[in-house]
Amino acid sequence: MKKSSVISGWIFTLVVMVVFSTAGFGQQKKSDTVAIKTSAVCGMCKDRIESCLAFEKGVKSSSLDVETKVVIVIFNPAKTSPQQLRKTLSKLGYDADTIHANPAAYAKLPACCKKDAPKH
Ligand SMILES: [Cu+2]
Repeated sequence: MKKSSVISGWIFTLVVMVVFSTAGFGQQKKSDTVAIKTSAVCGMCKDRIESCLAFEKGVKSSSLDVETKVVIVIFNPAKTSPQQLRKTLSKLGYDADTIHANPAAYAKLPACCKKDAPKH
């Protein structure tokens, strides 16, 4: 009797360990965070970038800081990648780290949102 309760105690511990480790592993795979330096200038850029990323596949949330021009994106690494996100920002008309803004998209931005526009 005593021996079997020790064994079942061990099995319980083992099950708990397995459950916790897979839960931790699953969480790691489900979301990742990346900080991307953009060429955003103003609040309009912030809205444009955040609402575009909201519809991007695999993106959970994004937040752009206009002062630093850095957008923090929380994404699902199984569905998208930091490089994919940078390409999306480029297609929107903004620089993203080392990727330059797509010229056609950049040309369509309002004058106040161009990266060489004076700060406002
Ligand atoms: Cu702007």
